[in-house]
Amino acid sequence: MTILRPATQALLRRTANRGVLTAAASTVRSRARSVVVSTTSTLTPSRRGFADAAAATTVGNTSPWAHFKMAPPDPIIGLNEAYNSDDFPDKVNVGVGAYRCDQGMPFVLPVVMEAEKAIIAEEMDHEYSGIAGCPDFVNLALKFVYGDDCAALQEGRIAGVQTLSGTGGLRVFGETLATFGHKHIYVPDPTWGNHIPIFKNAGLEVRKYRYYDNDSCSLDFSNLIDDMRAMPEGSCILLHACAHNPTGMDPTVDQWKEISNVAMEKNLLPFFDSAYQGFASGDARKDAAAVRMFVEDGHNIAVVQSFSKNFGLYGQRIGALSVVAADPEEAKRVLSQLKVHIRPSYSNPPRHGARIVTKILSDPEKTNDFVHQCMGMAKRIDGMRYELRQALEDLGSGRSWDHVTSQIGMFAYSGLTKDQVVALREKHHIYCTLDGRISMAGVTSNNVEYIARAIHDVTGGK
Ligand code: PLA
Repeated sequence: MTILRPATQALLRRTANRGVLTAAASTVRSRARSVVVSTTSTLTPSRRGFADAAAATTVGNTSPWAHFKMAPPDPIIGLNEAYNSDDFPDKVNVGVGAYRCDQGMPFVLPVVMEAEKAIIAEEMDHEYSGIAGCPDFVNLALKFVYGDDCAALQEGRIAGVQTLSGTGGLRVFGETLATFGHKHIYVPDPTWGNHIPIFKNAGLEVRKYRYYDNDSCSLDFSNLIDDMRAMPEGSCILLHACAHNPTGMDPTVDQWKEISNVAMEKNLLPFFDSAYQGFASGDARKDAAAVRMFVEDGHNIAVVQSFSKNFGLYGQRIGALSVVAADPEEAKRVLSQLKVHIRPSYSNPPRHGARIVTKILSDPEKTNDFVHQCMGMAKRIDGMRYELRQALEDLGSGRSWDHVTSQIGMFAYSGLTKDQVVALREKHHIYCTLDGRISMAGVTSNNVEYIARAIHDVTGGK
């Protein structure tokens, strides 16, 4: 039997006397509602706001969630749901950036399978990680992006933590920035759609800098530099380390140098999102060039790494966040603050993905295998770029499709309009994001012709 506090009993008696409640008033749910309706004046302003909203919307309803509106599906991950419920046999999913082999199937890197077998054989326990994750993994992840010979790393002035993949690292760093006085962050226009809600939810105003020229399908470099010069001193600027999502357009080495110089002049804080290390040039080591250049130039950068795409560990949620500090003592203080954000958020990160990456990157032979297998994925995607462009040209398209092959990484920023994307979906069962981004990782020898014909159709061949 539920024992009610005397105050609650009195409340129930009063309401029951007014004939509002029946005998069911003794249930826990009714008790909760009585309290919400009747005690607003004793609550703090914010609690009262909640109580009022809840009272206004739930009295007379049976569910406390009755006032929840249906949220729109996620613009990227939501496409999977639409794709899955489509029963057209030749449907194509080129929405989410998840690598598929040429048979259209998810791909587990052989070196990852080997590492997993070794892990199982070792019969490891499932104790908690530390708040900052697995130290061996973090050390190897930092070497992977900064390079073994990085002076800042050798001097012990890089603070690193394991994160819930790239997304988790972006959120932790966004929150840390907001806590330490940053009011805004600059992101490229366009950028990965999720950057915007991640940083908004972290408490930052999200501002954009120009990045891409839609007319020429190329980097809008002079406007990028102009926008950087106009940023308030000390602002944090998010840069895609390589294989920019969604445009597939990266600055050249010389352009990176200029970005680095302007960032230095304006005392900006460069923050790299490295989600595709290995998918730009095909060589994971080369793809860290911009990050390494900025550290050599003396910037105290921050970097978020994702191991989703390059290691194919999407669902294992494995990533890292690191911050280059002025000296080892400062790095320790930064690390302590990152942990302060992690602990109340998810306490500590999962172990399995960290173990896999550690097994691979701690073994030179396995690392070599990884580099080659990652290169294999990048090469297959590159091959599909040429096939798609060729197929469109063979159909006699009046539009230039050069950008499909000049862009790099996982995505083709096709230039299709929203209406054309909708037509692709409704008429041809091809799913890509509304901005016209096509995940080339989902294009295969079997569907490339079909995709080209569909694009030719929705563009009217022009
Ligand atoms: N940063 C960028 C630039 C990304 O494109 C993605 C993933 C992430 C971070 C985060 O990935 P992670 O949390 O798995 O490490 N972008 C995907 C998937 C591949 C997604 O939207 O979640 C995309 O299709 O754009």
